Amino acid sequence: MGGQSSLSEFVRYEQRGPIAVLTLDRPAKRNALDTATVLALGAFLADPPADVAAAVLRSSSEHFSAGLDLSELTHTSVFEGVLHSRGWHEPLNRIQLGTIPVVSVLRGAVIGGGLELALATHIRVAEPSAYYALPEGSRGIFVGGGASVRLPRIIGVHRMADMMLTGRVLDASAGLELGISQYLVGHDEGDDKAIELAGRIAENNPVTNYAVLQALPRIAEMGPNEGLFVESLMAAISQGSDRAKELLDDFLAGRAAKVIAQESGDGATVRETP
Ligand code: 1HE
Repeated sequence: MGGQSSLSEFVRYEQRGPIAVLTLDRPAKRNALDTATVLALGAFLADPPADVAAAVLRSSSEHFSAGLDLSELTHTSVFEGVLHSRGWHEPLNRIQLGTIPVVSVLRGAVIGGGLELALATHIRVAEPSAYYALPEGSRGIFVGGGASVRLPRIIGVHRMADMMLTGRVLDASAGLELGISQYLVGHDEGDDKAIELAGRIAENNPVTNYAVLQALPRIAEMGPNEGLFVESLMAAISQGSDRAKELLDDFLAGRAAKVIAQESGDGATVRETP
């Protein structure tokens, strides 16, 4: 999968139909993430071209990302440190609470800020080589790209504390079991799986995709009564859209795909068109 153009020095961009394929391309530094890269990803995904309905975020090489470009942190003041971390929060929030779902392909090192970037994406597909670590502890720093907010909600505070205090590395199987990735595929199968999933996502009613990105994480932070009320509003908004009416009519007329179980074990369902 070769990039056709560039979003920034280290991010290649290719559009495949409704799917934007973003490729981290800094192999010599193991995709260490400088501020320009993080900003470019956030800016693109917050405001994608109108004909893009989903994105894939992948690496051109054997590692997803070795994390923050550590050369950016040397000799910075305390205040610059705050601004640097805040400079990650905004673009990663723009990805997570964006308008199009992002499927990431995780292989090799998914470390520190690389894991933080992955956690801001919505679907994570891992290859067997993927491993997850937070070496901030051994570098004398703390996470700064949102991991303390996003990761404990997935694996629990105690597991994240273990990763930071002891340098514990989680392998791809552990990552799947704990929910860091939703899928674990074979060696070199991540790109194809991500494109397949992004293609499925791109067929959805855009209002539903928007609701999943915007409402689900917010409802998860609300009390149950508030959450149920917002759910009702979101349900009404999505079912009131023209696309929802078409899709419901298709089903009732026997034209829609059916949902059947699949034995592949990767957690997906397949659709069968009658
Ligand atoms: C880097 C970085 C980086 C590699 N920033 N330059 N992340 C870390 O603490 C992880 C640091 N990296 C590693 O542990 C290893 O590089 C890897 C296990 C990922 C890969 O090892 P390897 O043997 O394949 O490569 P290498 O020889 O270690 O690295 C190749 C080059 O990339 C080398 O530069 P060179 O000029 O000597 O060739 C490395 O210095 C460079 N490199 N990783 C800068 N991260 C928002 S806050 C988030 C805070 C964090 O992310 S902390 C975790 C940082």
